[in-house]
Amino acid sequence: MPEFEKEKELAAAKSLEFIKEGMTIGLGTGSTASYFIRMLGQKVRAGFKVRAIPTSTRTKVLAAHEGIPLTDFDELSCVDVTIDGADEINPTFDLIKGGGGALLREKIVASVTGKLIIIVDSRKPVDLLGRFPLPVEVVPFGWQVASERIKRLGARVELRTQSSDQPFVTTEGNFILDCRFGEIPSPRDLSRELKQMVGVVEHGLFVDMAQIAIVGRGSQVEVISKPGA
Ligand code: A5P
Repeated sequence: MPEFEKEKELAAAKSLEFIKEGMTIGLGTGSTASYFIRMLGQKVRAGFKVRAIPTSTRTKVLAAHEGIPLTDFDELSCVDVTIDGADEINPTFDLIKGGGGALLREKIVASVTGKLIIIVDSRKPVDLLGRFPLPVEVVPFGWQVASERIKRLGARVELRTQSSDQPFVTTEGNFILDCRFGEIPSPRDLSRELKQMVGVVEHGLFVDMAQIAIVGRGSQVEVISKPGA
């Protein structure tokens, strides 16, 4: 198994220790979260009782396949713990998420979560966010307008595409703009600016949301609490 896969698996295994019987769990999206979902599935099949809310169709399919009981916002208003990956995490636990295109549901679930735990391999912690292009979810109508406005903030912007050059469409039917800002010294300010832009549904900056980071490093795993929390 490649080293980074091992690190993801170690981080996922450690995060299982935060899950207690009877909890409602937010299930993140991406390759690292998938390790966690498979491990949780094993426990559930052995009789461990939890319910879970998935953050994407992909995650829903995997969790159902693993036999994890699923719920939705008709039945719940808060989530005890969410385990999710990230594309980047800085020392104050601001995140870039959405590399997999699920940032909107991920942020909705994170916003009602008591404890958001981020599981990552050793490539994800950074001093400053921004090497990874920031995904911004926009409505398809007039996406070019949002794109131009984001360019004026100093980013290089690309409409995310899938095979045959068609725009990638999110579960909510929107498009994703991948925005290269370079270094993002103040994620909070950029978050505010993007949020007030017409046509922008959500963006992948998660500010003040995560409480715990679990980082796989080689054969070790580090559990770090948000500084000052
Ligand atoms: C999904 O939309 C993302 O937010 C993922 O959590 C993020 O891209 C991390 O994915 P990996 O665990 O596959 O690196």
